[in-house]
Parts: sequence; structure tokens; C-alpha cells
Amino acid sequence: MRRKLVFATNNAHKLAEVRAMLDGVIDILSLDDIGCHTDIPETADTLEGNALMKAGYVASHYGLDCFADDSGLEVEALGGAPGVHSARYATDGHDHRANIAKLLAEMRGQAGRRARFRTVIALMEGGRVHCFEGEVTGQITTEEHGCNGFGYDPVFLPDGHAKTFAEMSDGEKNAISHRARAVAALVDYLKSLRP
Ligand code: ITT
Repeated sequence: MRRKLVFATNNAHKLAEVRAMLDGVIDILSLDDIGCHTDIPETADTLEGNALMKAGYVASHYGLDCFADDSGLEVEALGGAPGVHSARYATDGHDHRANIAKLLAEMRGQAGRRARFRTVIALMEGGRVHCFEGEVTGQITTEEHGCNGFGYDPVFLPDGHAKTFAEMSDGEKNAISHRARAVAALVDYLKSLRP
């Protein structure tokens, strides 16, 4: 029987992205699937700390093997902001439109527009903890392009590509994204385990 792991996220886009990447490798249970309807706290000041908090919450409250990711957009000209605060950059909620508007306003007139998305995945499995990382570098555009994906996708132009993440299909984004690279490291690890 295939291994089952809970993915501790409330973000439906991330759940769909990661399910597609792990198709045929493991079965992913969502928080809904295990009856967890809590807004799991993520109050650490690093991506790794938040990923560990989310995975640790499920492991300790439900006794299930689990992984969680925390991702952020780090913009060079803004000293790495919004970083770990990416979801709540403009407001207290996950208001993607307001976050993008704030980012473009902060970047107005900036010549240097280098940025990277970074993901840390924390896996809690059989009482052990492992972390995996992935990143993708690129530029912040001066205006929004495309309407696929979520979050800052319409203003992130990955290096070596002529389309923003929001102009790419799911498959194109998943081939190069920060989360895909971290998930690839997770998959390598899971495959290295004995069944
Ligand atoms: P969970 O904590 O429930 O998993 P979240 O939406 O808060 O979902 P993250 O903490 O991992 O997701 O990411 C923080 C924010 O960073 C997210 O709300 C987006 O604004 C942005 N972000 C992360 N990954 C992204 C991606 O692939 N494309 C665009 N923006 C992304």
C-alpha cells in the first residue's frame, strides 16, 4: 500500500500543486481529510521555523506523519522583504491583490529588481524531522502579467523565461518553482526510505 502523508496547508492552490507533483509517489491527505479545521499558528520569524510549527502541530495533535512548507518572496532591493511575512505583507489576511499593490508601490522607480522565491519543507515522519529547501531566482516586473497561479505569481519573472509565473501553465510553473524543487528533494528522500 502506498505511503500516506498529511500536507499541512490551508492553501488550496499549494495543495493542488504538490498533489500533482507527488502523484504516484505518495498519497496526500489534506487538513480537511483529517478533520483539522484550525488556522495553525505560524508565528516563527523564519521559513524553517514556520514549516516546523505547522508540521509539528499535526504530528502532535493527530499523531500522523506530516509535512508542511513555508514559502516567501525575498526582494533584494527591499532587504529580503516581504520574506517570511509574504502572506501578510499588506494586511492581516492573505490579500494577494493588496500584497502585489504594496510590492509594486515599494518597487516604483527601482532599477534593481532581483528577487527569489524560497520554500522550506519540514517533514515529520516516524518521529524524525527533516527539512528540504528549494528556490527560484528572477525579477519583479513593473506591472502584473497573467492570471494563473496565486500570490505574487503575476509579478515574478523567473530567470531564463519570458513569462511570469501567472502566465505559465501549472505544468510549466511546477517544472521550475521553488516549491517543486523542495518537493523534489522530499521525493528523493522518501524514495530512499525502505518501504
Ligand atoms: P499555508 O501557510 O496554509 O500553507 P500560505 O498561503 O500562508 O499557506 P505560505 O506561508 O507558504 O502559504 O506562503 C506565504 C505567501 O507567499 C503566500 O500567501 C503567497 O503570497 C506567497 N507565495 C508562496 N508561494 C508562492 C508561489 O508559488 N507563487 C506566488 N506566491 C507565493
